[in-house]
Amino acid sequence: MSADKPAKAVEETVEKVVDTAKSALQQAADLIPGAPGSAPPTVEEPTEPKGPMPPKKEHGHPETRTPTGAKSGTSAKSFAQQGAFLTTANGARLRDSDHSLKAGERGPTLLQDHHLREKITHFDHERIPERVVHARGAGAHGTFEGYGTASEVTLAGFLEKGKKTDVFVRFSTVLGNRGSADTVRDTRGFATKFYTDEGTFDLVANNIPVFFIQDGIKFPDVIHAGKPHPDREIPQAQSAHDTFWDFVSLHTEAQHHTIWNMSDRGIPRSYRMMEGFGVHTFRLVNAEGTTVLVKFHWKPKLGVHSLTWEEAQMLGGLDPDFHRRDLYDAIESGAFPEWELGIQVMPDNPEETFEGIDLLDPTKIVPEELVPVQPIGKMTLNKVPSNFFAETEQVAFHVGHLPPGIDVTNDPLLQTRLFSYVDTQLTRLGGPNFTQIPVNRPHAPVNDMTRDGFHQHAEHTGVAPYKPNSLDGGCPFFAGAEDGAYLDVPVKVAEARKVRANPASFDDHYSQVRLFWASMTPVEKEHIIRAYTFELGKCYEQAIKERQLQALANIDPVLCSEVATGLGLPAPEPTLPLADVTPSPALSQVGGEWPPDGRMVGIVIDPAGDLSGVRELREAIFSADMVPLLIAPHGGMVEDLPVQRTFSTGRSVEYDVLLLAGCPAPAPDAIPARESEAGASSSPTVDPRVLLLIEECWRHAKVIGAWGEGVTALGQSGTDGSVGVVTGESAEAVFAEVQQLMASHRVWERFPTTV
Ligand code: HDE
Repeated sequence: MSADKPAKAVEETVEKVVDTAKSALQQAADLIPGAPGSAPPTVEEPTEPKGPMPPKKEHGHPETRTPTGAKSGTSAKSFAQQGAFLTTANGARLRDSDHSLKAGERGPTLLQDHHLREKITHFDHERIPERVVHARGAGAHGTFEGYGTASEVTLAGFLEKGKKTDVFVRFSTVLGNRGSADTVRDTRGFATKFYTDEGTFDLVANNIPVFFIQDGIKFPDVIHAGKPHPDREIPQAQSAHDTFWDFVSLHTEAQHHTIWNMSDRGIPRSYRMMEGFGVHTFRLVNAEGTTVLVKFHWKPKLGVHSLTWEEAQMLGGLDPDFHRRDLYDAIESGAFPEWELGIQVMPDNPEETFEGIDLLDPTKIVPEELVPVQPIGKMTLNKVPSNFFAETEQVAFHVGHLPPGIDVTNDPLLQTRLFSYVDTQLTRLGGPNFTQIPVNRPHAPVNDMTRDGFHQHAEHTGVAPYKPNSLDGGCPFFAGAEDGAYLDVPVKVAEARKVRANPASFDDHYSQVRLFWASMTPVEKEHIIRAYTFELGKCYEQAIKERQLQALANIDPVLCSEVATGLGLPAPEPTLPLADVTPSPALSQVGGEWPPDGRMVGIVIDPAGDLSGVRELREAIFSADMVPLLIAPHGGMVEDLPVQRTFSTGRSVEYDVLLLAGCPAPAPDAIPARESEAGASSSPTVDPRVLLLIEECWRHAKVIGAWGEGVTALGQSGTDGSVGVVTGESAEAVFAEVQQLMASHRVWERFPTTV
């Protein structure tokens, strides 16, 4: 029998299964994002052979390029599994993979069992070293479109008006292991790979615009201090421990980055709601060779928003994958995350300073009020990786991947990074050919003279991988400026001695920390005080707490005394004069209004109550680009309404806003004693978990809305009549008011402040 015949029959069956699956899937996806497979499974184990399942609708993949950057013309499917039958890695079909080949049923197992050895050996080597920092991450594919507004300052083609470039972004936390929780207090990585047709550009950024250290030689020090203690390997993924505070209190240039981490920026609500910063100053060059100094900024369309500290902690247990789930669900639901790329442009001058700010010092920002951020393009993330390992884990960024028109500066932190990123991939990705891994393949022709090495995928031709040569006709040739060659800007290097020292301007460790503090609103200051108090309170050593209090005294006496009170220690006097600063309102997250796209709206329903209004409400929420999640006492359906969360599976932290469409009585599985242990009041008329939902949402300053019987539930919780709690006659009227309040992210007035 020919091998294609069964394959054809199988293919037809697969198509049928897939078609039915697709429509069922569409229905399921319409109800709630996150269905695990491409099609709903059957209860019985399937018996018909069929080919690999198709990708889900939200799945994307790297464009199919050859290892040397050419369009391969093959479909992404050709990279996935082939055929309907289980095979060895060499394609031989297998009858059985459940039993090893043995000398009789009772063994022993035979060494000749190639399939057994191949299966186990491959499994034994499935793991690669996780990233030494930024190990925990989530990626997405998307597109960048240039506005053309940077054309005067750079010749980078991908920034030209209307030019579209594929991108892959990886968001991350810095300190935790690959399996750590998403919502820990930490800096977030925001690394973007632009596959430009002039070579790949990697903008390897963070959500905080400054860094702990001014010179890359100290990177192992700050990371060793932040990572878990080397003896017990605790605590995981956090800075609330002695070694971190020992380091930052001794090494005071770290104080600026530290206050950002202690602020709400350290606990983002979502990757979609974070700014990104290139941190270092870069040098742009235009076609005439004129240069400017710039800082890169990503500005999220949805604004910059954070979790509350309690939400972050609860999510660490209730949903440690909160940020990656949020990113993937938003993309699947069509609420594509968007950012504008912007630049602050400063004149290039021999001192590399602007208004007294040393532009080579990565512990300093340039306030946006001094130099506004000019938008130069827009990025939209619209696809989730089809395979986490192949794409998110194997993507390899490098700050030295630059297209013509963008160059580095002498920032000593950036200079070390230029070495580190290739070096780390050699171990992590097992050799020097990591740019040939599909997600890393450039979208520009590659003609280098590197050869061989582990995992070489290119099949180089010619005999002369050296220059000059005549045997390969002199190939490859050098490109001139007219051929789009990369230009190392011929910046003048000042005459100097070889030293291990910083410029004197790097010695100012406090003025911008004070600027940040002074730019916060009272509620943000309150959060910062609590964060320092919590973190230092978790340290054992009194000397370290006292030393950090001294640093706080040099930032601000109020900050210092509030934290000292919490620690039960005296507040020291400043040892340095306090800088006179002009606040930068751009640093605050409070006060603006933003679109609520992709927000989660929890709706409590009572199956025995009046459901009128809920159907129209769901439609209205979808039309407002938000996701409604119905919360009911049991799963399945309530009449024709799909239930997405039950009282036992849902928790307040996953909703941005709570609506009460009914007043459900305690369900049979409600255990009042347990729920009140969790903080809920108990009532004979309302399910205790609903009261817990209301109380937590209220405490986390979320908008709450109720109508009809829902108002009774509110009354039981004692939150009715308070600020940000909306009641009304109909779902429609309440939702309209709720939407307006949501634009400010939280009901800020609900947070009491003392400063
Ligand atoms: Fe990194 N950093 N870094 N870093 N960094 C890495 O490279 C390093 C720094 C940043 O999602 C590593 O591929 C040194 C600043 C992000 O794959 C490593 C120094 C900023 C990511 C490395 C810095 C960053 C990394 C580990 C001081 C913000 C994740 C794995 C000189 C502008 C990229 C890897 C991803 C990853 C070194 C400082 C951002 C070891 C030596 C400043 C977002 O090469």
